[in-house]
Amino acid sequence: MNMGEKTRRDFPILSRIVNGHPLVYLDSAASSQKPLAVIEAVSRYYETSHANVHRSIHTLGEEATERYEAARDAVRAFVGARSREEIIFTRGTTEGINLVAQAVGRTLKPGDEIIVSELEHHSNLIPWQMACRDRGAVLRAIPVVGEGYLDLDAFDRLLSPRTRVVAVAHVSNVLGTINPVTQIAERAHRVGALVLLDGAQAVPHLPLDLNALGADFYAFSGHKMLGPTGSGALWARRQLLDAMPPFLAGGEMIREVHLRRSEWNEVPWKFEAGTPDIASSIGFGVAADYLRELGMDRVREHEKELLTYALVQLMSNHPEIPLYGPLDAGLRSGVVPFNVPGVHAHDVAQVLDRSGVAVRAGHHCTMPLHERLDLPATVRASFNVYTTKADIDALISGITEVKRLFGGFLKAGAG
Ligand code: ALA
Repeated sequence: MNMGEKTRRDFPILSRIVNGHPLVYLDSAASSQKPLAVIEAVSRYYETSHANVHRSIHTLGEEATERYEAARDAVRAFVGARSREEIIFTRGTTEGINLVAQAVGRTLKPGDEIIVSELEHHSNLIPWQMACRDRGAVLRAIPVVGEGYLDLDAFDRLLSPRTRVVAVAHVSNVLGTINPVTQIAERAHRVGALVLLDGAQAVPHLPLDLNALGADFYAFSGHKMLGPTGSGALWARRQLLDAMPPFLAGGEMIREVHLRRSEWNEVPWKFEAGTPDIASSIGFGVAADYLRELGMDRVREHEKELLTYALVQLMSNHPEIPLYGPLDAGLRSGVVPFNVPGVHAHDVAQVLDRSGVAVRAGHHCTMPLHERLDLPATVRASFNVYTTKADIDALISGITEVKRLFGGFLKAGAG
């Protein structure tokens, strides 16, 4: 039995019937499903230990704090960070990137430059657009070439002593491209720029050693890696976090408050103002342990096998369907964007849903990439640890049904 068949038993939602068919969940890049261990940890916390953290010396307050901080240790271990102080809990990747863009943004001067890429998710684009607009800085973008790679020669030409930040996705949420982030970080550091990586689509799928990547900031989400929504983390080098101003202000992020001045707390709490999402962070820690136990090398192998299977099945059963993204599974994660010629992506997704197959359709929060590819929208199937070849077979049959349903219209249109 392979990984998908074994692990899917841990995910209660996968036994659901949707529109009269067993659920085939191929939308994990938008949000992953949750194993029972995560669901139970969250409800156990509420049933037995809920109280606010870092505030109360009563038993529940101490238990809640202990569990919340233990989750930080689990996430630290999962991504290979050196110290727990380098892990800031956030509500997700978007919040982590905004935190950095606001802090670094305040130090930008007119004429400074930020480099992103054409394949960024809006979350790693708009915060930088706003920072540039506020400070008179300039936003530049690494072009996407070929099957969906970043043009590193063009990147070299964009780099200059004016470059302050290079912010790119580790893995594209649409094309699945695994970007050469270590090389990107090395080149950016040569001109003295800081490097932020959007790890939302990488952490759930690749073995990761954050220290070896060479980035300065790394933002990721819990809900895409089997954890609850409202959980995520920002990793950053300790010296940077110590030097950065807080993002949100309020309780917990302070050491001392007077009417006219305050002193900030130590990291990581300096960046965790207000009552955090305690339950979700606890679930996030359990998800990290679950994946660690599965072994991320095995997860990667499983997803590579599924990706190859999906590409081969699509090409042989539906050769007219345009596929996007690298064809080499070694350079790509388990994300398959496609279009059915003559049928809008939303219609494809709707017909697939009638057979219980869940995919995402649209621009996937990457309008500039879709402009670059000259496509209004794509359909995207995406995998996770619980995905099986049978799920992909259901997708292939679902596409046959889309073609059958729309075939008549298309022929009539052509005639
Ligand atoms: N970032 C998520 C996606 O790609 C929502 O679908």
